[in-house]
Amino acid sequence: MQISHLGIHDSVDAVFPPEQLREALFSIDPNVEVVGDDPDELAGCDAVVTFAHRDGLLDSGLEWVHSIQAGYDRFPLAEFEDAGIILTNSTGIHGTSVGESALGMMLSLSRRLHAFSCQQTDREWNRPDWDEPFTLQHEPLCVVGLGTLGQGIAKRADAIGMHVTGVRRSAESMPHVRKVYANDDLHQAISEARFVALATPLTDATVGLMGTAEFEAMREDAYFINVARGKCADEKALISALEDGEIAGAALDVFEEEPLPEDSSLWGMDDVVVTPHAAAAEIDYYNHIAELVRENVQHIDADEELTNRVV
Ligand code: NDP
Ligand code: 7N6
Repeated sequence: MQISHLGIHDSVDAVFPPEQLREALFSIDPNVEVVGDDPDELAGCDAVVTFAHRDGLLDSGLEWVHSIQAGYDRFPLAEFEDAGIILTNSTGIHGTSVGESALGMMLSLSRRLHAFSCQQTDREWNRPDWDEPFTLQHEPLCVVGLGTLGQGIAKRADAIGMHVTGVRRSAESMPHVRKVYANDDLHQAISEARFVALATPLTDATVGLMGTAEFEAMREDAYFINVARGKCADEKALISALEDGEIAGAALDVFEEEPLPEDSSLWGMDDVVVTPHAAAAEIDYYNHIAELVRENVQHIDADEELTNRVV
């Protein structure tokens, strides 16, 4: 395989200006151009870096598509396989950004920052009830899914003195996590936690991983954090759990439908923090992508296996 023309699909604009990435890739060998959905533009490329999937990516003679997302649930993997197109993703770059976002969400809920922010809009000076604020130190956090995101969250939570446990398929131990549970022990793991943070990919095994039974298994003073994918949690069950006081609150970056519909009751709940799928957003996002792309162009030149290959 040889990459002489690399396209940057303009859908990356959802995360950073395409030109930023083009400039960051200026020094690599292939010609780098920003492209849209025009079949002629795509046909002129050997490889494309994209945010969104487009059917046009499958029938333009491309050798390689790189997604700037870690999650590949919105890409038709079988069709890439059939078309003989390599698909790579961007796992590995979001540990710091999502780790800090999740920590911020937990701090917001424990220190009541979300409530003060709402009050400020109305110029209101109301101190919280004496027993509302709490500190995160010594509070148990269970991180479900211990990959890049999960480890990023665990490391930061451990640093401020939280008691971190986690859930992964293998139950193999890892730094910053006091106890790792296997999937089968999910209920036991989450039942002890003040915060449950979901950081798994969306797969057949994780659709609705957090449902009615799981929210029931959580403590009534516990908070649910979702930075994975909306469909990893059953949103109806989550709303019921919040309404019925099965759990105390939530911080949600991802939803079954995005943007979150205007009529969703999640918008108006006191102890629910809604963020617009922005937990990974950061000014250096394009630089992390440039690094991954550069690395893989080198692998292609050396006839080596690509990093983060999905298909
Ligand atoms: P990784 O592949 O690094 O980590 C995923 C981890 O999930 C793996 O380590 C795996 O651990 C674990 N896992 C997989 N299946 C299960 C399961 N059934 N039960 C428990 N654990 C499981 O991916 P990332 O951390 O980079 O990203 C994870 C997901 O987060 C992405 O797929 C994407 O959907 C989402 N994401 C969201 C972002 C946002 O902006 N909100 C930003 C980036 C990613 P093991 O193999 O040990 O089981
Ligand atoms: C871009 C978010 C992913 O899977 O959902 C994220 O990488 C992308 C800000």
